[in-house]
Amino acid sequence: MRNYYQPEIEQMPREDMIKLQNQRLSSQVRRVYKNVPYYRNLMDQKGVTPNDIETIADLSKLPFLTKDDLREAYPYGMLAVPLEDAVRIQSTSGTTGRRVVAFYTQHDIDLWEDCCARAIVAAGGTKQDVVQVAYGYGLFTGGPGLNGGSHKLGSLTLPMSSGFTDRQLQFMSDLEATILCCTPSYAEFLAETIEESGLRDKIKLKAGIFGAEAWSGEMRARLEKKLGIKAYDIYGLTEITGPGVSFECSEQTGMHINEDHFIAEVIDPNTGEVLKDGEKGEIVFTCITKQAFPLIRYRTRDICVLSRSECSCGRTLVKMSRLMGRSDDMLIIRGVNVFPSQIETVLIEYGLSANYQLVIDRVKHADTLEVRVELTPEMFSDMVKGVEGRERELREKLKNMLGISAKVTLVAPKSIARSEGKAVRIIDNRKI
Ligand code: DLL
Repeated sequence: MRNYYQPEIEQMPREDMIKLQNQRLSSQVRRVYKNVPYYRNLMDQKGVTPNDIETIADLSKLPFLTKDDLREAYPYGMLAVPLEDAVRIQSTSGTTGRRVVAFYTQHDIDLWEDCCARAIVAAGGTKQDVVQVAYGYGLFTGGPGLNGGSHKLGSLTLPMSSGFTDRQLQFMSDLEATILCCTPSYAEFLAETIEESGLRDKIKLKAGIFGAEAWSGEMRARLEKKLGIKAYDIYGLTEITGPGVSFECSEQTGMHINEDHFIAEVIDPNTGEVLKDGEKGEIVFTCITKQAFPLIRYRTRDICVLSRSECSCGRTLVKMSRLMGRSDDMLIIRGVNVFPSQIETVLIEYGLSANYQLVIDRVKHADTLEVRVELTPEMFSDMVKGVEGRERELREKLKNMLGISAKVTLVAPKSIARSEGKAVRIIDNRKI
């Protein structure tokens, strides 16, 4: 399939793309140096000035940014435009302590929507399609991003948001949706419900655009078979813009990065050294066109491989592989970014020990989280409060912190196996 939303960019000869990136990078670094004191300080500390950055070969001279920097600069410290020029915020699906707030000007939103429109077209989308957006709307970028891309393309957009499965399926069949955008786990749940309710003949889907969490080749095959579609991966993160940082094409062998907006590097997560194409490491992005929240050398913690081999779809944009994991301990549970350290904080604040295990599973295509934690000897002998009451209290506290519910199981002191090496805190039984 050779359809493009912006062919002049998507098929741009390599030398032209590099020229464009060089020019955009050097002016972006100047702008950020001038407008973002936080990043200016980092550059000063590293002894690098905007004059040192002329081409993408100079990129590695620049300091990295991490999620910790964003927390330190929260909320306005990374803003590169006057606040009155920002028109929108979005935020990570993460949790209270680690929330990242990203700002957008109207220009940023336009570019982001272009990126999502490119993804929809790469999945075979046209103006004639009916695009059902079943990612969450609101602070999460999934809904607004794909919604905007579908509008730009001129497709009929169904802004369903996630959940309300009966209504979802009613619209899907009555309005004959042809493209479904949601997380792969929700797509599996929808597929199963379609099968159970005998609606298969009424479903006219031809493609799915699935992302925001890890999924496997097996899961793709299952979804394609059950829904009778081609299933495409889409990647992105709030800090960089949202979905559409990269997207899959008809070849389905990795995701093309929108390099006219985001320069990608892969680094060794331990040393920060830049790796060669084809080597596995952490992907780092530099935003060269964004106005409000233009992160430079942002460490995503996502592990993948870059490839510049020719693609049968005709796009010249570099491809990143399916994600192979993370270089930190972030988990994605029901679409929400969860850090074990946050759970630990709640447990310790509640007076419990730090001997805990998180058991994650997938039941009927939805993730479940069980927090198993040891009572202290004092709590264990204090039978007044009762274990169930404590479990209930803790469940509430975790829900407030994480935004998702977890089962809490309090166990006797010293009953969780001790490890001789690293503690085994996470038991992820999901088969994806
Ligand atoms: O998940 C943006 C998004 C929405 C992407 C809809 C695709 C579709 P955050 O909530 O900030 O943003 O979470 C970003 O999710 O760093 C990855 O670890 C993970 N992630 C995103 N896309 C994929 C994918 C959105 N296709 C974090 N495969 C990222 C695996 C993904 N993991």
